[in-house]
Amino acid sequence: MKAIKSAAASHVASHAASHAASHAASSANAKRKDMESAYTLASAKYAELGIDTDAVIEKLGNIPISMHCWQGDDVRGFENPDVELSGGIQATGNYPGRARTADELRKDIEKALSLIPGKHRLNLHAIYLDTGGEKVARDEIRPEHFKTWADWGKTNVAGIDFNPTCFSHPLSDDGLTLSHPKKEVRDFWIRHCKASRKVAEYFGRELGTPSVNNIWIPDGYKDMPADRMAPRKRLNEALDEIFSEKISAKYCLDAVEAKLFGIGSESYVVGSNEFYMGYIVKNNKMLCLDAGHFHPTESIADKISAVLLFSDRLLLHVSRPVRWDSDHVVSLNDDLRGIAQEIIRSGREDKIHIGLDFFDASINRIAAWAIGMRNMQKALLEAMLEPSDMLRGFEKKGDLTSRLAYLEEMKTYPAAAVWNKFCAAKGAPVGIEWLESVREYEKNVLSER
Ligand code: RNT
Ligand code: ZN
Repeated sequence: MKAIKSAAASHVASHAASHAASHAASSANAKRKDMESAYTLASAKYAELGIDTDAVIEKLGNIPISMHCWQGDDVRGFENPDVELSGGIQATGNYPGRARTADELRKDIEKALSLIPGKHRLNLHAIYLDTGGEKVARDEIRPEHFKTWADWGKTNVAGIDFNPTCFSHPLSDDGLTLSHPKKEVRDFWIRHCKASRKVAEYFGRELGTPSVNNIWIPDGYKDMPADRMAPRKRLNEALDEIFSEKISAKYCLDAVEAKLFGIGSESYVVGSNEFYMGYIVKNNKMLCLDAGHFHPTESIADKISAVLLFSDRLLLHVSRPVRWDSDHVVSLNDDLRGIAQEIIRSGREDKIHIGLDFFDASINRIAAWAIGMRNMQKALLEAMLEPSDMLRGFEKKGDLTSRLAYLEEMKTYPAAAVWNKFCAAKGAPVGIEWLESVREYEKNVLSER
């Protein structure tokens, strides 16, 4: 009797389970169908303007974005767990779960990448060396200290970019590094930057795609300098020394990042935009434009075409300054849209290296990556869905009324339907689905840290 009862009960239970499963499957099917029909409608709407949405989806999938590792641990690195972030930049917030080891960070990056459509690059800093506990001075870093990253990178990312770390170090405490008046301090940082180029070269060789090695230094003065020229002269010479070794562009692409001010360097920054613009044109290097490194209302979008006229390549640090260079998670706002439009309108997407640069410690860090990366892609998608030939035609004819009318009309076109289709085609979560998966990871992995 008992046996019969429990058999009946388990029959009921399994019936209920299979019912729930088939219900879930049919609602997933219905969602998919809705997504497909929304895409069909959207596609027809864009086709009226001469835009092929299938081709746009294909093109977007070929633009890798360099995801910065430092969102995962608030720019701390693994050199010294107690070091304070310095150099005039700041990660504020104390959300639990930051990565404390290279393995944790890689795991978190993998999780984030699974939520982002397409294949992307990783941007590493020298302080993320993985030496199994051995202390290595900055001027002694070698490729072998980054072997675990290269091995991991081969299966997980489309390439690895690199940065010397010229901050958060006793020898940067004066706020000066490559432009320091003391030769021994300058030489230390010169050796570090040279060593970084060798690491970048190694990544380029190992991953089969050039590694962008971006030099950013915090050098500057809090208060009015008495001599603006001398530090710039020293920086110019230091850079020449760093780049004196020829390294093939097949492996390493050199970039230098300009800035207007930082915390503690409000009055003067040695590596200003004019300084580096001159330097890269003269020496055939790449400029890095960071969205947070200018006056608060100054957008880097306008600078892209100007730089590309005089320089073959360009590196972008896409960030979001809020009142200052605060490095908030990038939002799909007009600034970001403007940057993406200029990248796509230039037709030189293959020569513009897009990197993200933000660090918010007040929210889930995996979500920060997913939001920022997906926003960058959404902005590029919107830019690709622009009827640029038509708009340029209006402009050439002097029909500025139509130009504005269409630009405004495009803002409410169904780009979201194309975005959803893109995510599905790449096997990435559609819509806000990714958030649930971040919550799960938070519960199972981050909360144990
Ligand atoms: C700082 C620069 C620099 C850093 C990273 C960590 O103002 O933007 O790019 O954010 O190197
Ligand atoms: Zn930057």
